Order: sequence, then structure tokens, then C-alpha cells
Amino acid sequence: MRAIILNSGRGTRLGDMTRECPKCMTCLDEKETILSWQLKELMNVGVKEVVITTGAFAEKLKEYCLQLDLPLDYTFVYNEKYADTNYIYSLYCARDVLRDDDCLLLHGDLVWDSGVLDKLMAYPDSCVVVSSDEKLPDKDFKAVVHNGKVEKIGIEFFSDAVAAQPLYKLRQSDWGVWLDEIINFCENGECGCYAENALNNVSDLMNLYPLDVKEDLCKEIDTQEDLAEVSAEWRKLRKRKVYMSFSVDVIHSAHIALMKKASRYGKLIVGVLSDTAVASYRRFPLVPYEERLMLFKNLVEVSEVVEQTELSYKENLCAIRPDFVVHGDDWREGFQKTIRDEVIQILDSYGGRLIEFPHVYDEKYDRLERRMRMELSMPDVRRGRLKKLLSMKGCINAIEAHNGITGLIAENTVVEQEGKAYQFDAMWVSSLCDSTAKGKPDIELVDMTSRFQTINDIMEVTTKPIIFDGDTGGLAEHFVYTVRSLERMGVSMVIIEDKTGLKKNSLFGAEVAQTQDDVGRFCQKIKAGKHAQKTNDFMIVARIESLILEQGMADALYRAHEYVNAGADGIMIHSRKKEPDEIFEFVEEFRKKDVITPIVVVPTAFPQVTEEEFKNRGVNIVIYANHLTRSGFPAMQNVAKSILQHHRAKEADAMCMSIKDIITLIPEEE
Ligand code: SPV
Ligand code: MG
Repeated sequence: MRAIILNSGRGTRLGDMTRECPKCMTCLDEKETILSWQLKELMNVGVKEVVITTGAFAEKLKEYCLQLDLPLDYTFVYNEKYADTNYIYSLYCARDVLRDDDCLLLHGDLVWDSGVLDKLMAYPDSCVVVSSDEKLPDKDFKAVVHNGKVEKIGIEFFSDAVAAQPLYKLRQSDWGVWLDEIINFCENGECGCYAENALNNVSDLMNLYPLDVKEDLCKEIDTQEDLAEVSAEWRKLRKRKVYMSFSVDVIHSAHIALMKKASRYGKLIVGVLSDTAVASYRRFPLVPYEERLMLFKNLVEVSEVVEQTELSYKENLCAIRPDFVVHGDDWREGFQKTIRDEVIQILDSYGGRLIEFPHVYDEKYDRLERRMRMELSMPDVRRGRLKKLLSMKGCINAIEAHNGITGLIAENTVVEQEGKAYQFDAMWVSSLCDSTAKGKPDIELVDMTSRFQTINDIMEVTTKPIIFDGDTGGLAEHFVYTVRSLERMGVSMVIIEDKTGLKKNSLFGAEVAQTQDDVGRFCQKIKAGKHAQKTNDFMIVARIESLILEQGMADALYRAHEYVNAGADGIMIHSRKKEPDEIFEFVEEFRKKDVITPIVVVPTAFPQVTEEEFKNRGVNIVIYANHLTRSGFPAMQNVAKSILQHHRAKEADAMCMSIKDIITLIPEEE
């Protein structure tokens, strides 16, 4: 799309101001002239080529444009008869460079609200700006609209007319028709009239529609009074507050383009999502909040940067009350829809407006995101993330994963509720589920090599931190090797339980023979593990089986403090009682002496307790230890039974995912 700006006129009605330079170089404020501002507006809506017709001060105007140093291609067309002709003749002079594209046609003294130009650009057909709110001007343009189309434009029409402004978007075919008539006029010596006189002759051959901008600013500056009034209104518009929210780690060209568009509407305030808010709905931010804040602070488009602590805009919108919220139009569907609905509702409550620009899909941004996700899966980045999440959120959750697909469920499941998004923080590689998936009992029978293979399968397709169920950790002499291997792989935490001999699953309780380890010996194992680890990120958590083995609360608490003294980075307290009372009592008592060490719980037997309640009581990690295994296997069993019962698979089909869904479930990497 090319723009044509008509700047051949003398602008004598501005008096002294146009004695030494053309009218378009009149200042709107200390930084912008009408022309510099118009050119930036055009540039920001994607115009690359500008044809400027000139007259008086042609050289000055040309030099001025070039020194603005904007990425625009200029063609200057001099109308040597500028003193005796109207702009119909300027267009005639420019006829050879105008024909082969759609164009924006505007007068060089026109100032508008950026929303007007955006509406014009978004309009599908040829159109001209009109205002049904504006009272009909005596001397300026009016448009006669018939059957929804513009029939005539001129200063002389008063009936069936609306105020019109010389700002057009013209499709190439319509523009060609008008231009041909302009040429006819000029070659017949009619060079003193408006170009619109030619338009009125051929309007029935064109599809020109009125674009009603109602009360939005779009005015020419002809006189000193116009200048005072229009520039004051224009300055007021620039003081409006525009709000955008960002969660990105890197700012790429589409973000900049969106911010440029947004900043045209006023002062742009950017809400940078806190790390917790980003981690809650997307993925863990690779760049921490403070650095992301600085990225935005340093952009010329941005006037102010604030923190947005939740996915919901509510808090910031109520505090800032921006005139506009700007967003891409890609949040109308999907889980962000409710956030959008809330934004609209809040804006409506005080007369603010949502502006949505078309979302720019670009394969390279997708690639960038994939690369960043890959970064998150690298051992060093993944390993350290559990500690970061713990310090960020206070209490985190983990769900069991025992292979690639359950890992993907843990990775990708997101639920949106009341403007907040929820997803799992981490994955638990359970000994019970890993063994079950291999059809083996949970008695440390599946060897470490095999367990590491499970971790590897999960790691290959996910990015979230991993907590490894290390059973008893084996002999201290063996445990040190396990620690180093886990750490090297990028696992964040190993939990070892204070049992010895043939370990059985804790949920059997005291019904089966199980021996709790000696405190001193278990402390030695913890110390050996802590000594073996190479990074600060890795955590060794001691799991206390005293309540499971009915050794009493005092024993559990005694062991907890001893294990912490031995270097344990956290305590897991386990219980198989249906009520959480003994867990709550343990946490309360433990916290009397130790407010720092993270406490881990596995609420398999007492699923009624919410994460919020655990957090309030001082728990830091809640592990859903076996739920994907327990939900997946019954579904498979039912299907197997159904096939056997019916001697065919028809009845089972409804219980199965479709073939189409299963083959597209996991996208192929290119
Ligand atoms: C596991 O998931 O393997 C555990 C937790 O160790 S529990 O089964 O509750 O003992
Ligand atoms: Mg286990």
C-alpha cells in the first residue's frame, strides 16, 4: 500500500507560520510537525512508499523528510503550477507513479486519532472518512451517501450529506477510475477545481464507501484557530493511557510492531507478568522478572512498566484505569477467553476500550518458542528449577509420570479458573508406578539402570523438574553413584525412605514385615549423598516412615530433626491414615523448631485435603504419587473386558480415543 500526501498548497491562512516553510511542517508540539507525525503514523500501519506532491518550499520539504530518517521510500512530485492550480493538478503531475497499487490519499494538513487510520486500514473496500457526529461544515467537504455508497464529495452539497475529510483508502481499481477522470479534467484545462469534482463524475463506476468515525478526531488545519484547537485535542489524545501485558522472555519484531501500534493511542504502560504468573500458565520463564522488566523499560514505545502479578488484568486495570487495552486477536478463543471477557467487562465499567490487532503468525516465532522450551529441558536449567519454583510459590505440586505419555500429560495439562491458570509444577517418578508399568512389584526389584531409562523417556519429551523416588537409596556406597547420575541427568530431587532390608510399599503399612533404618546409619547415607553431589541445585529429601510403621509422632519428629542436621534438604512425612490429622500434627510440631526446611507430603490416603490447606499449614510440596497409573489401568482393563465379552471391538470403541486423535496426539518435530 502506497500513500499519497498532497502538500503543494500554500497554506496562506496560517499567516506567518507558512511564510518560510510549507504548512505540513507546522509544529503540533515540541517534537512533531504535522508531516513528521503523519509519516510515522503511515509507517506504523505498514506503509513503505510515500508519494509527496510539492509546491512552494519543495526543496525544504524534501530535505526535511529525508532528515527524519524514517524507513520510507519517497517520491517527490513537484507541481510547478502550484500557485494557480488545485491539487487535482498535483495528482495529474504524479499520475505516472500512482497507478499500480492500492493507495491512501490524504491532505498534508490532516490530523487524526490513530484509531481512525487503523479503522481505515482494516476496512475491506475503498472508503473515505466521514463523521455523522460532526455538524455540516459551511466551507469544507461533505459527502452525499446513497445506498451505502459515496455518490458525491464537495463543499456545495448539503442535503443527504455528512461531513467528510480528505482521507481515503482506495483499492487500485477504484483509484484507476478516479485517476483517469483526473487526467481527463486536467487535459481539458480544468485544473483549478477539486480532484473530487472528477470523482463525482465517475463515482457510479467506483465502490467508495463512507467510513463513519463519529466523534474521533480527523481534521484539517487551515487557520491559526484550527491549529490551536486541533493540536490541543491531538496532545490530549497522546496523554491517554494504553495498557498491554507481556509474559515473553524475548521481545521480537511482532511484539515491537504491536507496541508501536499501541503507543500511537497514548502513553503505553506495559504490565510485565511476574515469574509466578508466567509459570502458572505457560512455562517457566527463562529470563527472570527483573530482566524482563528492564527489556521493556528500555523501549522508546513504552512510557511505564509495572508488575502484573496474575494472569488476570483486574488488579492493574482497576488501579491504572487505562483508556485502552491493546492485545492481539488470538485470545478470543481458548483458555485466555475468560481473561479477555473480564478485561472487556472492567473496561466497560468506566468507558475504556479494548483494541485488538490481527495476530501475526510467523513460523520463526514458533521455532523460537520451541528452542526456548528445549533450553528448559537441558539438565542444568531443568535441575535448578525446582528450587526456584519452591522459593517463588512456597508450595508446589507434582504428579506421577512413568513414561513419555504420562510425562506429556504432566507437562501440558492446564486448567483455567477465575482468571488464574493451574498446571503441575513438577513430576514424580514413583517406584510404585514405575514398577507397576513394568509389571513388577514395588520392592526395589526394578534396577537403577531401568529406572534411569524411565527418567530419560520422560525427559526426552518434557521440560518440567523431576522428583525421583529413590526407594531406600540402597547402600550408602551405592547411593553416592545414584546421586551423581541423577544430578547429571538433570533430576532436581531424590527422596529416600528410612527403611532397610526388603522394602515394601508404604501403603501396606505394618501389615507386612518392614524394617525402619537405624537413625545414625540413615544419617550417614544422607551425608554421603550430600557429599557426592556436585551442584547446589540438587536436593536430597529424607522420608520418614515412623507413622507408617506405627512408631509414633515423637520418633517421627526426632528423626526429622536428625536428618535435617545430617544435611537433608527436606523432609517427607508419610501416612496411610484416611484422616490427615497425624500429618497436620507432625507439620505443626516440626515447624515449631524448623520453619525453613521444606516438608513434602503424599496425600494418597487423605485426598480430601487441598493444596491451599497444606500450604497454610506449612507444607511445601504435595505429590500426587500414583494417580495417572490408577486412572489409566482401569480404563484399559474395561476395554479389554469389553472386547472379550462381545467378541469384537465395536462396544469398546466409544471408550477409546479416535485413531485420528491418537496419531495427531504427539506432533512430529521437524
Ligand atoms: C511411590 O509412589 O512409589 C511412593 C509413595 O513411594 S507411596 O506409594 O505412597 O509409598
Ligand atoms: Mg516408592
